[in-house]
Amino acid sequence: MRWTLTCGALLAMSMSALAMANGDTVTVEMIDYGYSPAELEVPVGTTVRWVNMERRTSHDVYFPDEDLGSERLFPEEYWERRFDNPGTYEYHCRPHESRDMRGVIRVIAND
Ligand SMILES: [Cu+2]
Repeated sequence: MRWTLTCGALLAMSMSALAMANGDTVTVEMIDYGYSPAELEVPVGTTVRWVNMERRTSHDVYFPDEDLGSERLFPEEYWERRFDNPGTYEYHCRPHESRDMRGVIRVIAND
């Protein structure tokens, strides 16, 4: 009984580690004119999903270095981007750049 429990727990742990390395989806909330979390570190292969949690305000996600981003996202809408290369990806909200609505994704190489 004890052996079974331990073995199951180890299996669950190794499976979650594997999922994290091979294409997990991580959510960033857009709330109160900000991204939460504003700074995020993920392994290569991760998909980041930005979800607009506001009641009325729309936002977007724009990466100026690549001139790439989402359409305007209204409440409850989301946009996803998968990160296949390591690096630092700074982004901001175009409508609210002057309100300092910005974030960064740090993509770390898998071992
Ligand atoms: Cu915004």
